[in-house]
Amino acid sequence: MKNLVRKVLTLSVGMAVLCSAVVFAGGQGGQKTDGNTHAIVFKSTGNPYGERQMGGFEAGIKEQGGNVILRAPDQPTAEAQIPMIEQLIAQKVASICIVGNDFDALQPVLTRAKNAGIKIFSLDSSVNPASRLTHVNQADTQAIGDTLVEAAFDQAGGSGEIAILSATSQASNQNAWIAVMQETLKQPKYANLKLVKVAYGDDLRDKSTSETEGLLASYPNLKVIVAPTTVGIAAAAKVIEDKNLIGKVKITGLGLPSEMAEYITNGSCPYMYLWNPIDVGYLGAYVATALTTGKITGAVGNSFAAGRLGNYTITKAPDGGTEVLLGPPFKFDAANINDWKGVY
Ligand code: RAM
Repeated sequence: MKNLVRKVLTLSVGMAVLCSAVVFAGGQGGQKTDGNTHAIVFKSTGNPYGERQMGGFEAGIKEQGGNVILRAPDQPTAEAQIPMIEQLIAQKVASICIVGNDFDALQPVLTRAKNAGIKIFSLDSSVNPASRLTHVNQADTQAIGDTLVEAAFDQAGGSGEIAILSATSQASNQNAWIAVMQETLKQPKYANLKLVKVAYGDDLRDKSTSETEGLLASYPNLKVIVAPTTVGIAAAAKVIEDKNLIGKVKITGLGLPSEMAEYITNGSCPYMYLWNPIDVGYLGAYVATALTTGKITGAVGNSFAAGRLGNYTITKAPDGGTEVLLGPPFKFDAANINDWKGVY
């Protein structure tokens, strides 16, 4: 019952916020804001996961009486995010929630924002600890990497060639998960799994499709492609379906149920994982206000209430900074995907 209530709530919040997220994403505007305006800068436009995350952020800020600015560049690069952050500094926003396209490259502009009195934190894809007060992490980095290796092992039948189809080569969330995967693959249990290549689809559908085709052409014995990106996994699964490779090459990774339901149902992707992206953004909204009202500083041990999600405490992050952890990754398979495909 609790789950059902949570699902319905998430669905209605998700639906309500999606409409306005589309209107605001990538929007311009150079006017000074009112001291209670909070901005989120996602990786790039055209990513349904990003729209849901920004939607959750917007809902969380609005229910606390604040104003919100949702931004995302056309290209998933740090260079493209820098002018957006410059503009937010000029607008004197209260906080900036950055979904980093690079771990280090945003430090100069984020330092300028910090010096202008703006509270900076990252979410989903972190920036380095020197550039942020804290990071909103969707799930434990080690757990995500370990879970994806175990999924590849299981779907490959314990041995054979696997590949990774990632987002951009600079994306700090994907890079952190891939680093864990590479370490975990060294365990004796996985000795017969061979990671042949890490390819980068840049969170663009077309590039993810051509990179998948390239992997299949270069590695005819490939058994599993692990895509730790919602854009990559959907593109890869479509290639498997289109090329009649269902059952021969399996796709797993991190996917949006709404985009992946047909591929889970037809077996291109036997199962995959994710968290609720609306909740990631919503948690970010409460971090924004807790930082700007001085309830927290971003230090280990700080606690705050995050609306319908309950209470959170800031912990030490694996990169040496601090983080707020949403919760464990969730498995989606043929048995539950129809319950979730309309939720996010
Ligand atoms: C893509 C983005 C996002 C990541 C998800 C799993 O949508 O790269 O940052 O968290 O995949």
